[in-house]
Amino acid sequence: MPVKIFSHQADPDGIGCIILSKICFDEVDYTLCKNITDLDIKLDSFINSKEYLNYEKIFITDLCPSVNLLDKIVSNEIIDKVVIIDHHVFNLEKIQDKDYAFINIDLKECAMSLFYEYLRKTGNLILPNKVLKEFVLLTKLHDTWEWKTTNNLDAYHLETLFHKLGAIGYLNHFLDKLNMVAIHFKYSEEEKKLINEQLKDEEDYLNNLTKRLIYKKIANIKYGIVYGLYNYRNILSEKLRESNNCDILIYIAVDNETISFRSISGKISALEVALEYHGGGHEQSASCNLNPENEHKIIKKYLS
Ligand SMILES: [Mn+2]
Repeated sequence: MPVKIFSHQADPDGIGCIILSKICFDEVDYTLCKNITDLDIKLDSFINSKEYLNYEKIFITDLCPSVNLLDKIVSNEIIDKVVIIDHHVFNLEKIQDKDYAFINIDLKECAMSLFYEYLRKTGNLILPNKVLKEFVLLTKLHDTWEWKTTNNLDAYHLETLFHKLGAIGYLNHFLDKLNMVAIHFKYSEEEKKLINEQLKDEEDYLNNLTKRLIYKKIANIKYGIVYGLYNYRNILSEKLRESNNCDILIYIAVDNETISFRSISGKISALEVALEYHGGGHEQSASCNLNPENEHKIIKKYLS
């Protein structure tokens, strides 16, 4: 019987989980989810249509359903098949101590590194090779921002390749790469070329974004607000951190229907701001849905 995985589509961590599942199980069906709301909708119809009966196991990785959906899962027979693997601080309280959750309060973990540990423990990852282990480690360094402290560019360039190839392209690319015999995880000449092309494009776009950024000071907190492509939210926040010229970045990404919040100066928590818009995430980085209500609230508060 195949396994099913619902994962976060937005970054190397969420896609990394799908890569792991494809390495460990013969038959995998995956569903990409933008955010918790999207996951809820997709899980709801998955339960209602009884599609889950076709699967042996159902993994939910790098995202956690809302409390309402969790209630629905727990009171349905699907619960016997569900495993939730998540590391977002906001979600952990909801699923702490639950049998169906495989989590770790240690924020140095990402979903892929947790899933890797889970697959090892349950005997599903039988012969892990060194290259896979290194790939998981790089994903973890990237996802937890730890790469920053050691300036690990190999980890950072996973994101660069993710942007260049897109989620599905990244998935297929690394599945192929991991299938090849190698001693260490190393970027090929072709990958280096793709990385350099992407870095150049990103630099141009970033200059453009910086020019369009609007600043607004409210109660001694300086907000930077901009509309931009979803993929560039973290690169812009990194750039703003270097110059430290605002406290919070509010990044409106129409292409992903999300608003991202990033704590730039550390003066105020991004999660705190996101909660005003029914969002979630971490202290440093959080997000909410881009729905008309949230967009109007933001325009009224910061852009008028
Ligand atoms: Mn993650």
